[in-house]
Amino acid sequence: MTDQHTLAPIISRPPKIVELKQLDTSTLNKLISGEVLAIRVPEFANAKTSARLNDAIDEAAALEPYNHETYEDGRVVQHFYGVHRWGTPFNSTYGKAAGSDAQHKYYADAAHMRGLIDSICAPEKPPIEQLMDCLQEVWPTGAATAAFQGPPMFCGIIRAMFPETAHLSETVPHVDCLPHSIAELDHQFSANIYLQTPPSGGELIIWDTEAFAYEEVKRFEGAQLPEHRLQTPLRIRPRKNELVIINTRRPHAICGFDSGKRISMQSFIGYTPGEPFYFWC
Ligand SMILES: O=C(O)CCC(=O)C(=O)O
Ligand SMILES: [Fe+2]
Repeated sequence: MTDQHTLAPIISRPPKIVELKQLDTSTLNKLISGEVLAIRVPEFANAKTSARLNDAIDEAAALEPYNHETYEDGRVVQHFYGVHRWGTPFNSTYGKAAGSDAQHKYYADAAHMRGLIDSICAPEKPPIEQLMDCLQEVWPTGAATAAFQGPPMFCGIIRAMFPETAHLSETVPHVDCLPHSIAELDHQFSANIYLQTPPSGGELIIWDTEAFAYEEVKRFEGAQLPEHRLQTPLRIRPRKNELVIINTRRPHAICGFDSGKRISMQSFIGYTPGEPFYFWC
């Protein structure tokens, strides 16, 4: 018998984290089917645009805590995991009545931030709009700003992490899932375009497990996800100006770091067959 027969066959599995020069339809289909866990597009953001955004964030941005919601006893509970934000996220309206101050503030801030970010990036488009333009080209049903409640939503919040509190996210894997009362989506993805990355650390970890359904997410009272769904972590060390798209109903977490900053422009992306990719944050 030759060596060849005694060796176990080498099975080459397709990569679960795919790096592309530009987005394409077939890889987006694999992200939707779950075959691919993350798409990376290095050098996605125009370097001048991200420099303009970074200057504005350093000089002018009023950063606030970006809380993450969980559902406990049917109530929405907000947790701080070390992420700050510039702009108002849609989850600030969760658990608040229609017509509440929180809802008015969300839509007013969305309009304000849209104008402000556009003027900072001009003459270029903001990186999130650049992504919508790409999807418009490569995806049959295109991409659109979500308007789940009527008015256009915000796309492209600025998320900022600093060494002092970044570690808070590391030990708490989370999932992001829009309540069904707002829209029934088949999948929820997020796009992060990194404007600043720390010299070391700050990895995005995504667990290789089935994406959670909304009903399951609601059932996890508090912040703990079941341990058996947290067995196979895959690590992504984001690079400056890189775009990373993941399914946010899979558990994910962000590692701490000791120096520098970790800043991204982010949007959620909703998917329902036959409809455009809907952007909101
Ligand atoms: O900052 C990151 O790398 C991931 C952010 C995140 O949790 C998300 O986009 O849902
Ligand atoms: Fe997330």
